[in-house]
This record gives sequence, C-alpha cells and structure tokens, in this order.
Amino acid sequence: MAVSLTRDGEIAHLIIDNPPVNATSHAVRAGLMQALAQANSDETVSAIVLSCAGRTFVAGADVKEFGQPPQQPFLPDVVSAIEASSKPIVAAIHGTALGGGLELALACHGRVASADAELGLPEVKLGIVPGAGGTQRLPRLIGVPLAMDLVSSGRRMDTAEAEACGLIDVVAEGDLISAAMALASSLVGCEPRQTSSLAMPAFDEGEAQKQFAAVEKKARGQQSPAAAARLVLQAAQLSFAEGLAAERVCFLELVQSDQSKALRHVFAAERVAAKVPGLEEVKPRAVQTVGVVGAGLMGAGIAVAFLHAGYTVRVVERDETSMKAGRVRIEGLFTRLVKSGRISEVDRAEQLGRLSTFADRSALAPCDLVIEAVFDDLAVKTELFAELSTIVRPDAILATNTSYLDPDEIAAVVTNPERFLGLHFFSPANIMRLVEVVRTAQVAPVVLATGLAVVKRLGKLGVISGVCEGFIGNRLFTAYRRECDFMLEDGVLPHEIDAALENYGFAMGPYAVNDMAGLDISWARRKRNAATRDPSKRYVTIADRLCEAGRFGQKSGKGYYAYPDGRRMVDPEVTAIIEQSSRDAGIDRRPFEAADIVSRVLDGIVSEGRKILDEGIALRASDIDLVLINGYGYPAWRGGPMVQAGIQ
Ligand code: T1G
Repeated sequence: MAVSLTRDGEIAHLIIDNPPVNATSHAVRAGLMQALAQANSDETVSAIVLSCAGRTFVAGADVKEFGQPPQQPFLPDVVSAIEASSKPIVAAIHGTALGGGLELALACHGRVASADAELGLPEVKLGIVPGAGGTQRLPRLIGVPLAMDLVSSGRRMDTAEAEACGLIDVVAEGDLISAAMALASSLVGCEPRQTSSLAMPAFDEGEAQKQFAAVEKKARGQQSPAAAARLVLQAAQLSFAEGLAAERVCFLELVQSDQSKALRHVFAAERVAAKVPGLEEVKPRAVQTVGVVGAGLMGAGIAVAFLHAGYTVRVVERDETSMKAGRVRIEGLFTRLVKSGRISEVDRAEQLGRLSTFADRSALAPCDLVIEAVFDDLAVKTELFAELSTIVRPDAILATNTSYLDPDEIAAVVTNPERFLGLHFFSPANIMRLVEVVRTAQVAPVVLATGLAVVKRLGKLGVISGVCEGFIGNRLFTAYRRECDFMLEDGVLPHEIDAALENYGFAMGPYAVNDMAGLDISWARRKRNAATRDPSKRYVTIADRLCEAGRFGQKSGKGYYAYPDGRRMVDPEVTAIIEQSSRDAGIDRRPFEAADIVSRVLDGIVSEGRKILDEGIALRASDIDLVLINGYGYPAWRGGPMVQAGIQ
C-alpha cells in the first residue's frame, strides 16, 4: 500500500510509503485521495497528520512518469483536496520535502519539521516550474522576494531558515509525529488555514523587478528560472485561481521542452554515475579522519570541502612557515564564505575546530584517508607516498590529486597498492562539484567504493575515470582547447571564441578561463614535453608567444586580454601576436561564424569522447557529459555534448 491510514484517538494518520524517496507516483496520488476521503467522511476523526515512511518526506513528483501519458488523479487535484479538507491537516516533515512534496505540505493547514529537514522547490533543475501550486502558495506564505529566490534557484532551505520565514510552524524537538499530532489537535475547531487564501505580504515592486532581471541574467539561456520567478510575480498580480492556471500552462509547456529533457538526462546521469559495475554489493569503509598533504590553493580547497562535510581534517605542510601560510589560506577561504553569506560565523568556528595543521607527516598516522595535493611532479609524489605508506595504518586509503601524472607509477611505491586511488578535484576544490575518482590498476573494489562514498558525502559528484593522460576531463579539455587554438590561428580572435561559447551557454569562454587560471603552468608543461612532441602534429605557438611576452593572465595584468580596469578588453598586442603566428604558419586568416566555432569545438570534444569510451576510460557517455557540465562549465540545460551528438 503506497498510502495507509491509521488512527491515534481522534487523529487520522496518513502515511505515504513509496520507496526510495516517496515520490508522488500514481499509486500515491490515488492512495492519498482515497485515504483523505475516508478520513474526512469519518465523523470520529477530528484532524489529520500526513507523514512519510522511510528516509524522507515526499521528494517530489515521480520523474520516471515524466514523458508518459498523465494519469488521474493529477497532483494539483490532490493538493487542492488537501487544502479543501474540512478537517485540519498537518504535514510531518523529515528528510527532504521537495517539489511536489513541498507543494503537498504547503496545502496542509500546518507544517511541522524535524530539525534536520530540508525544504525546496528544485523543479528548475529539471527545466520545469512547480506544477502543483508551489509558485502561488509559497509567496503567500513567505513573501515574494524569498519565494522568487527559492523557485528560481531550486536551492534547499534548512529547518531553521524555514521556521524563521514562516514556511514551517513548528520544529519538532522530540518525536516528529507527536509534535504534528499536537499541532493538529490545536487546530481543531479553528478556521481552516488555507495558504491560498492568505493575503500576499507587502513587498517592494521595483526591487522585485530588479530581482527578476538578475534571475534572467544569471540563467544565461536556461528558460525555467525566469519562468518560475515570473509566476511568483504573477501570484501578486492575479487571483489565486488565475495564477494556478498560468502555472499549469507554463508547467505543461516546459515539461515538453528540449531543455527539460536535457536536464532530466543530467538528473538520471548523475544517479547512474554512482552505479559502478562490480561495486553494487560493496560496502564502503567508514572514513572520519582525513589527511591533506599540501595546503596550497588546491590542498586548502580540499581541506575546506572536507571540513564542510563534517570530517576531522589534519593538514600537513613541509615546514612551519608553509604550515602557517596554509592555515591562513584555509581561514581566508572561510572568511570569504562567511562574507558572501554562504556559511555562518557559528559554522565557521565549528568547522575550523575540526582542523589541525602540522609540519610533520607523522601527524597523519590516525587518518583513515590521506589525499595529497603537492606539486605535480612524479619524484615529489613518489617520495611522499613511499613515506606515507610507513606512517598510516596498512589499510588507510591513500589518494593522489594528480592531474596529469600516471597514478599507477605512483602506486608502485605504495605498500598495499590496492588501497591507492586518484581523487582528482577541480579548482577551487571547495566550490567545484566534480571529482574524478581514478581507478588505478590494482585498486580494491572497497577502496573505489569508499572513494565514491566520500565524494558523495562531500556533496560532490564523483565520476569514475580510468587511467590515461589527463583522465576524462583534462583530456576532453585538451581536445577542446586544441580546436580553439587551431581556430585562433585560422582566423578568429579570443573574444570571438569566448563570446560564441558563452552565448551557447558555457559559464566562461576558454580564453577568459585561461587568463583567470594563469598561462604559466601549462607553458612550463609544454616546455618540459617539448622534446617528446610529435613534430608531424600541428602545434600552435600563440600561447607560448603570449607567455614569452610576459602575459601570464590576470595575475600579471594581461593574458589573452588586457584588464585595464579589471574588465577584460581586447588587446591589439594580442591580435598582432596571433596574426603574426598565422603568417608564420603560412595560414590565410578567414572569418568564422559563431555557429561554426561552437560546432567545431563540440565536434572536437565528441570525437575525443568517443575515443575515451572506446578505450574504457569512461564507463559511459553520460559520465562524459557530467564531467563537462560540472568541471568545465558546459550548460547543463543542453544535456551534454555526447547526448547532443546522439551518443547515449
Ligand atoms: N522521482 C523518482 N525517483 C527519484 C526521485 C523522483 N523525484 N528522486 C530521487 N529518485 C530516486 C533516484 O533515481 C534514486 O534511484 C533514488 O531515488 C535515490 O536518489 C509537480 C513536477 C531526494 C534529495 O527534483 O534531489 O515535484 O538510482 O541517489 O542522494 O511541482 O534524489 O536508487 O534507482 O539522489 O539520498 C522535484 C529529486 C521533482 C528531487 C535524495 N523533486 N531528488 O538524494 O539519493 S519535480 C526533485 C533529489 C516535481 C511538481 C514537480 C534526491 C534526494 P536509484 P539519490 P540521495
């Protein structure tokens, strides 16, 4: 039974039980209608509590039903029936109340949540808008500005914030169901509190329009965030029934859109990425104390990511001075997070309380997992891992964050190499969601499973990669950059490539990214590899020439662009360098349309993606899409270059 009805005195208790996440599948909707009718027609029932079995409250509509013919009763009808109930209904929320789940709760006459619950309307992440009254009820309850923020970002709110803004009435101190029963009893005999009848809280129309414009700008081509925000604005202008009708029209249109199909591909791809053949039955090991070797930019970001996720972190640097500098760097990252409102002062203090810094590697002895983020040099890393092998427990997991070295060569110095793997973070590691979990030749299944589980606990997305130069991401990016560099030499300029790709939806064009990251590291690598370069392959010298001219990117004030007042500007000196390179290569420069630029880049990525698949480096095409979306700013609402090319 997807919905059951039990009794506790005069209170009827409706329990949804539809694992894994209590989505509102057809059986749930039908079951709710039936149980509701039964409770309402029973004169001995005075109030109703709605809760869920299992690990979470309703996490939304059943995404598996999208694209299938809709089956009655529809969710908006169930939601309306709840709100219209003659007996007060209280939602008892644990876990996550998302999408249709929050919409059910919004229609209830009271909401109680456990202290660790999370609430949100994440529909925009699936390329749609809430479809069961969310855009109309939410602003009536919490006001237009906050409702617009929630529906357009899809972010989740924790219980504390939900209580502060009035989204929930009570935080359950002890037993959730008892607290919900108590609230339900207190509502008996009162005027029913229908969210749809609440007066819209006053708000500043001008500010709301500005907020809307900001949503539209940030969405860069994705339709659903602005559509959801617009519906919230309309909630303040239209009657509830009109607003609901507008929401329905918008929902039905977007659910058919290519953007929604693409984002649903991404949703499914993320779940599939966690499923690794051979690991289905493997239980990850417990990890609590994590060592990070090296507290440069990458190491500091990794340490912060682990601190956010509740781990105890021990950071080791080579000497006292570097150790102090590392701590300052980590604290600096926290300061920025506090300033931008991402974490509170209290959280900062708690998280930093789990950090210790050392100038002696032996301090890593108690660690369950150690990750190195030291200089990307084989001799440096092998020396480190040989020593680490003697310091940590024989079963402690050892991970390298190398970007380009062969982790199997490093594994050769590790005692018990089956506990060694790659965990390749992207910079800044505390922000970027992607981590490549690199499957070394000898890694034990339990170690790989633990790597994936740790990445998931970090709130990041783990994608399995085999061993090859650059793994999945940097290998694709090399192909991507190669096409761009060829085009520079063939006739376009950096700003034209960046503009074409940014208009396509990339977060940032490759040359703007390069200027931000710095041009010197890859220059040093090219110089190191110069002797072994294949002379028969086309080699574009533009990047080298820029470095020779002292243009290392933003850190030196100039790179592919000039930055006179901090803003990127086309620089005639760069244009001259590029044109000279073309002349030296004997190339007659020709113009490119923006569409040609985009398709040449995507073709380059897809052809490298096919090789990566054929070689078994990526488990599946959708993993490649995820890497580009989460590591390189490819627009999620386009699904990914592989799916776009029809490779699934
Ligand atoms: N429908 C069907 N299955 C779902 C599902 C959903 N909405 N959400 C998760 N699953 C499956 C998932 O595929 C996986 O299955 C398992 O549950 C565990 O998920 C009208 C239109 C709830 C926070 O977007 O954010 O409501 O792979 O690995 O990390 O307005 O899942 O094991 O077979 O992600 O603990 C809005 C999406 C829908 C929520 C749990 N709701 N889900 O995270 O586990 S649209 C969402 C999540 C809507 C209405 C509209 C997360 C989670 P399998 P998991 P998790």
